[in-house]
Amino acid sequence: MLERINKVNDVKKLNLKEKKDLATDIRNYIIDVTSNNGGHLASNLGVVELTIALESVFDVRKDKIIWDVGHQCYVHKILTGRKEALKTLRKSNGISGFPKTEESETDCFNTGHSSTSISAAMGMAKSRDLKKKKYNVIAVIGDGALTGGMALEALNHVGCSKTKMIIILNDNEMSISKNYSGMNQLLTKLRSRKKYRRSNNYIRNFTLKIPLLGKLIVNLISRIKGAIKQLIIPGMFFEEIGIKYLGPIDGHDIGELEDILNDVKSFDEPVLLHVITKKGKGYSPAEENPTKFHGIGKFDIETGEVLTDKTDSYSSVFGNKLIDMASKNKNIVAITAAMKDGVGFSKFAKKYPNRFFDVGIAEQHAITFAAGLAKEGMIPFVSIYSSFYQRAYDQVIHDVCIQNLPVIMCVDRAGIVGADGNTHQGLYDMSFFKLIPNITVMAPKDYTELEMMMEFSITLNRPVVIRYPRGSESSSKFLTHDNLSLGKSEIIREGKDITLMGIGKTVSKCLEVSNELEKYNINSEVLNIRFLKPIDEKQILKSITKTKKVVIIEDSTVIGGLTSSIKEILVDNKLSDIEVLSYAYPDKFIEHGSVDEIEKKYGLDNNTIVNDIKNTFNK
Ligand SMILES: Cc1ncc(C[n+]2csc(CCOP(=O)(O)OP(=O)(O)O)c2C)c(N)n1
Repeated sequence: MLERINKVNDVKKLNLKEKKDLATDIRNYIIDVTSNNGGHLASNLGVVELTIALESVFDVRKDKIIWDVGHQCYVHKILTGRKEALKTLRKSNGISGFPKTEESETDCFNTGHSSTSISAAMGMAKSRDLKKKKYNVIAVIGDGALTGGMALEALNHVGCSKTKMIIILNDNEMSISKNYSGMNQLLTKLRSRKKYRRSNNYIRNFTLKIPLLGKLIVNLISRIKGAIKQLIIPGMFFEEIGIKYLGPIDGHDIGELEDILNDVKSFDEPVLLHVITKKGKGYSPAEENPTKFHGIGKFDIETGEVLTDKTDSYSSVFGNKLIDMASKNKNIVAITAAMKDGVGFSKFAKKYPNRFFDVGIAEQHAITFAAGLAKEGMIPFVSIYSSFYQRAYDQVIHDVCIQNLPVIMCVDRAGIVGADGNTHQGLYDMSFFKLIPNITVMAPKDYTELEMMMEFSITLNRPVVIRYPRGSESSSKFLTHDNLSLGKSEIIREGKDITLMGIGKTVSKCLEVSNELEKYNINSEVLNIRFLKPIDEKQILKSITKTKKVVIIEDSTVIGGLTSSIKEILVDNKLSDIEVLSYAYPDKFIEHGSVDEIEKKYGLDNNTIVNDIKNTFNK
């Protein structure tokens, strides 16, 4: 069947039996591609039938389907002319693992961060109405994404606006890990309802045609039905806030899905269709372990075993160290926003279930919750990926830093993350944290320094940021680690010709570059900046005025990070004769690809840096 799917709307030409066969073909194809490229396998396997039904009933050339988070868009990409291109999924110059308006007009809104779809859909629907256009707007949101504050804010607005739009709630009872939330408790009650039947609408439409009395009868029946619903399901949340609720329905039955979507299409009000799916459907390793297969690297299809090295990572070192610290200090607690496994908290959660909090996809709440805990004497370590910290910026300022509370904000996946692309690159945290008063911002050069910084952070009794990258420490090992002192850098190597400065991950790059430069008789001083704030102006000035040449390497955007701090120091001290080379990411959104490829593309690989330094400074 896959051979018959080459362009947008080809799926509409198939009959029901053929669509069922297509679902099998698509599953095999996606399993094949992700086993090579990695990707969000389990979520995609769960929406195969739902996507086929949606794109059979709606016309994606004009109707707008917004995929929340967007990690489940592979089936949509296959159905919209990107079947071959899927083989390049997440690769440099290949197609993205998320919807991209620049990739296809059928990707009508870019997503990547959770819980945005209902807001965007409502904006599109409102625009449609104001411009008196006619098209359907559909937000597809998972039960995990529905725990996000933005989704709830949007539901609140949709309910009172009465805007015609469709919300598909793709309920697989899973976020990345099991969805433990108040919202899940509500959905559990709804799941236990008898399946929604289309015949209700046949009766409704038939009754509406009765002259004069039709509408009256329908209204009366729906009021009685409403009252009955209230009896069966206390507080029918969606209906009470003004959104029609239909469901639950089987998300793997294409025929039933198409029937109901055709009905829903005609409603003139906001409707939420509750669809039950199975994460990982059709591939037993993913059905059995949907968390592992949520986002996975290369794997063996037969066994489901991951093929990439299972080495330790900054996240696992962080998680283990926190267990150790928590055993000695009963005030330490751990907070995650739905990323328990990703940030290395799985073991902590088992060991200290009462001191571990997974708050759902709710970064804003996570930070203010931590502020409350800190205010009353606890020591919260909140670990959130760099790009998701963007969500909680006001909370960091307003709730943590203005009150100078000792919340330890751990920024995982800082810097380039690779295949997930521009929505997930952690390039801005250094810049946006640096400008907040009361905050201390530090980044470790390796695992040992991460552990040291964790210990050090709790001695400060103030807001602290510790940023560290995805994956493992560099293979070039540091033999010594000076004790930490607030705002003090560490001299890794003394030299006379140039000063190399790095922070966090890029300190090892500085060392490697320095070793390479020795071969060309360029003797370099290497400075581990350690603290972006407060920055060690004294030592920086000492090194710079000695060598007169400075090279800054940072895993961050060029605006507002280490480069700009150093340049400010130069200007403030009227040091106009210092030559500066800076290696940071340019002021643009950085696309997907492997970390090595991206570093090379933007000139942050060791070869480029060494050659540049030779050419610029060794004339
Ligand atoms: C703001 C934000 N925080 C965290 C994430 C990481 N994340 C990606 S998918 C996901 C779970 C989504 O669950 P659900 O919406 O139920 O979709 P499913 O994969 O189960 O289909 C999370 C937490 C994110 N994308 N955005």
